Parts: sequence; C-alpha cells; structure tokens
Amino acid sequence: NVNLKINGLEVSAPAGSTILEAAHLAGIKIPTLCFLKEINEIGACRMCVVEVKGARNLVAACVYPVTEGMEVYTNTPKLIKSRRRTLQLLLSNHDKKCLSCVRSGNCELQQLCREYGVEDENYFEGKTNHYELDDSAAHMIRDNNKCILCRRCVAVCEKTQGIGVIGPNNRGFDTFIGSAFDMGLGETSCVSCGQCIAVCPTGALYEKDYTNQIIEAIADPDKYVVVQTAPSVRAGLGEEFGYPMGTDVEGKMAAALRRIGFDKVFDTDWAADLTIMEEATELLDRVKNGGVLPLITSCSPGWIKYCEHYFPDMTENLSSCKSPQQMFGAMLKTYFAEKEGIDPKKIVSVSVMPCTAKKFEIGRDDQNAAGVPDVDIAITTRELARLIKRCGIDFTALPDEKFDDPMGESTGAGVIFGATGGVMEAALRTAVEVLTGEELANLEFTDVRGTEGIKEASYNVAGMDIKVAVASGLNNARNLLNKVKSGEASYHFIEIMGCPGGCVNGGGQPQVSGDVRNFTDVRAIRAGVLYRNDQAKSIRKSHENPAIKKLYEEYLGEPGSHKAHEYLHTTYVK
Ligand code: HC1
Repeated sequence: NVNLKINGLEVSAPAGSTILEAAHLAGIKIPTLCFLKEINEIGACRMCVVEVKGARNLVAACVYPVTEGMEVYTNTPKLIKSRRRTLQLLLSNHDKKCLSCVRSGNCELQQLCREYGVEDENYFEGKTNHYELDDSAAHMIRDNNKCILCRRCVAVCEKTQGIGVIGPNNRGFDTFIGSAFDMGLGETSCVSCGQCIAVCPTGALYEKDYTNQIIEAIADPDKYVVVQTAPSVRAGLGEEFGYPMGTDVEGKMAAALRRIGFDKVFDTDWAADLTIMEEATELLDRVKNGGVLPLITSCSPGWIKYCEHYFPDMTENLSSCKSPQQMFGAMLKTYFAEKEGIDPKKIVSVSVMPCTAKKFEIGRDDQNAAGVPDVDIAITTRELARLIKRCGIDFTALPDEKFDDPMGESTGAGVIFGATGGVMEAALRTAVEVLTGEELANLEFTDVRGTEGIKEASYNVAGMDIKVAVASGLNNARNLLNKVKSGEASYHFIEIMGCPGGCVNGGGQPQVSGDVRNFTDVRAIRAGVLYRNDQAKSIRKSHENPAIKKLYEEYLGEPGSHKAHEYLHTTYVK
C-alpha cells in the first residue's frame, strides 16, 4: 500500500490507485464528468482537478497515480473556482433547455452546476453551435446541442462493444460527435444496443419515446392494449422512484401497469420459459442429428444485428427461435386472441424492455405471426417510469399485485434470463432433465453466473460432455467467436447478450451517474434481484410451467412442432 494525505487526512491506498480511488477509500468525493472506469479514462474534462503539493499545475485525479508521502487537496477555493469555470465554459456552448430535458433531475452536468453554485450560466457568452437532431436510427436520437464532448459514448461503442460507429468529427470549437462523413446513425452498422445512451451524462442521447402513443391507445375504446414486461425491468425500475439499486419492484410494477389502464398485464418471463422449450429442443436436435454447432442464443437483438453485420458466416449457428419478446407477441395475437375471441388487428401489443434494440427488433421481417406485427410498441424501463409519472401514479404507495393469467405465469428459469448466463442456466435446467430423464439434484449452474465478460463450463450429461460458453458485451462476444472460428475453442452451446452483464445493464435501464458507476458493480446488484426472485419461486424449470404446458397441449402440440416453427421461429439476413 501507499500512504498519503488527502485534505490533511492520513490515507492508505493500494499501489497503482489513482487519487480519485484513494479519495473514495477515505470517503472523499471528487467530482468527475468524462471519467468512466475502464471505459473512458482520458482526464479531459478537468472537473476532477486537485492540488498536489509540489506539482506545478492542477492534476486530474481520475488518472493521476498516488505516490508515497503525497499530499493532496481536493476542495480548496482555487479548485472550486476552477471547476465552476469549467462548468461555465461547458454551458457557454450548451442548449440549456433544462425544464423539459429528458435528463432533467438526473443530468450529471446539471447536478454539478447545482453543487458548484453556477448561478450565471451565461458567464461566457459568445458564439454557439447549432446542430440538427439525428433521428435516423430506429431506436434513438442524438442531440449534439446538449453534447459536452466527454466522449463516454465514443468509448463505450468502441471499447466495450467493439463497434466504433461514432467518434469526433472536425476540430477545436467545431468538434462534434457523430458517425464518419456525418452519416446518420441509422445508415451505419450501429446495432441499437443503447450503451451510448446509458453512459451519456446529459440529454444529448435518448431513446425514441412512445409513452404518448400508449396513452392514446389505452384511451381508444376500439383497442385492446396488452403489456408484457421483460425480466430485468423489475430489477431496475425502482431506481427511478428512489428505491436503492437492487430492489425488486415486480409487484408494484404490475399494480402500476393496471392503473395506467392496460387490458392485460402479462410477463415476458412466460415467453422466456417458452423460448427455453423451443431452444432446448433445437439444441438437443442439433447435438443428436449433427446440426450446425455451436448453437448460439438469439434473444438479444443487438447481438443478432451484430452477428449479421460482423459475423455473417455464423448466422447458421444462431438459434432460429424468436426472442421472448417476439414469441410473446406472436402468442398474444394468435393463441390468446383466438382463446378470447379478440380480433388480432385490434390488439395493441406493448413491451417494456431494458433494451433499446427491442425498438429495432419489432420492425424486423418475419415478426408477424398473425399477419400483423407481433409487438407494436417497445418502450424502455425509463419510458415506463415516465409513463407512470405522467399518469399521476404514486408508485411508492402502490400495493404489490400479480400478473394476469395465463401469460403472466413464469418460473425461476424465465426470470434469470435478464442476467448474463441466465439463458444458459435456464436452458441447462431443461436440457439436462430431458437428456437424462432424471430430476436435477441441484438447479444452480453457478459456473455460468457472475459478471465476467466470458465464462466457460463443461457438464457431463448422460455420458456426453456438453461444453458451453457465455459472453456479454459485444467486444467479448467477438473475442469468443474468433476463438471458435480459429478452432482454438469449441462448444456445443453459447449464450451471447449484447450488453455487458446482460439485460439488467441494458441500454434502456435507468441511467446511473458516473460517480456511482465508477465504484459500484451495477450489473451484479441488479442481477441479484433476478437470482433472489428465482430462488423464491416454487417452480424453477421452464418445462414445469403449467401455463406453458397448457399452451402446448391446447395449441402448439410439441416443442419444435410445425406450428411452433411457423409462429415462434425466424430467419436471419447475411
Ligand atoms: Fe432481455 Fe429477453 S432477457 S433479451 O435480456 O431474452 O431486453 O430483461 O426481455 O426478449 O425474456 C431484454 C431482459 C428480455 C427477451 C427475455
């Protein structure tokens, strides 16, 4: 360890720590803006400047390493003045329409201005830039008038996702973030993961919002409006209403959706169980009959788009299963509509997802089992929070309620889909029992749990070694697939999720400010909600879901049947 003094306080920090980390250990907060641990460590914004005794200039605490005997000051009048000037300079070229800004209340720039008493936001008046909004992508809008050039979005796209379709254009005062040759984002090979939105500190990046369309559909007496909620939404939504990260708000969420006026409040987890039935069947079929292996999961639409763009020679490896979101919509407008005698054309199928790529997925070809789109509107967890607030619902005062039947009934296997490794674990719970014909003694496949980017495991099932791997975050996916392609690694089954940590950390989840993200594993805390939810369920295997069994008995026949293929499976483009 290294011993130093911060604001006169003796601090001991591991060698190699930055001043920011050492201060955090001592309970001293240094403000940051551009810094994101392991993603954007460029020391550019100058918010985290501190004084180091003997140093000629102020230093950036986020990248400056501690040394033995160092004396650091973090809140002198000089520093506070410097940070206020930095903020005033940022504001001098910033669209300050804070009243209606989607990030008002959780904008990191706004918060710092408040903390540093930036009262005169026009202190440096002068030339300003004006940019057109980029709304060319299916899922999001870029408003560079609110961009502060922190480059967090650029870094997450390049490093975490390995995509790099955005970067700085021009130089100096004319610098703006966008795609090469100033193309619209929709014209690039962006995969719609929304990780750029998740890390943006201001209102420069946000999802296309459909909350008002939902309010209108619900008010239309000719429409039958049904909602499904993804596994991870219950693990994130509470953060928008002041609950600590890691709070399960499933019951309040169901109650809120009912009060908004949805005709049925259903659960994507039901369709996750259905996906396992189809996908486990597909896996066993490919293993037994010499099909293309490894089989790779297909529920994450960001990953699917990535595979189509960047690994077109591997689309045959993709499971032909539609995602749970789409399977849900397909069964809603066929099975449920027929059962209830409702014209599928009158049904408005709404999904709430932790994901922005789901907005893109609903418009893909071959996602219309009943001849109309399986899902009509996909909103994010953040949009649901807005919808609840706009409808005047006092979320914290709501009772816990249950989902409706039959498409609200799910197992523990369905809910863990939202964490990296969860789809794999859910599939193994079913595939192993089907292969061995015996009940599993232990349902927990802990080797595939946890937030590491790539996980591997091997299981001996009925005398056969089944090798599996799990990757989340597209850069990890690329590294794993390159090993498979080169022959360095081989597996039977791979789970890939586009977002690091899986859907719990999806691009549509509540934004977590840098100062929290830098010192908290958001992925693990939210995943904990799903694993506890699984543990508390009486039924934890998809093939034991009574509502899914009934669906096969009444409607689909067997998993992998002709009818199941027609409604629940899809194809990919190269
Ligand atoms: Fe996901 Fe899925 S788990 S993709 O991460 O397979 O979005 O939560 O809904 O469709 O079930 C997302 C989450 C979600 C699908 C399921």
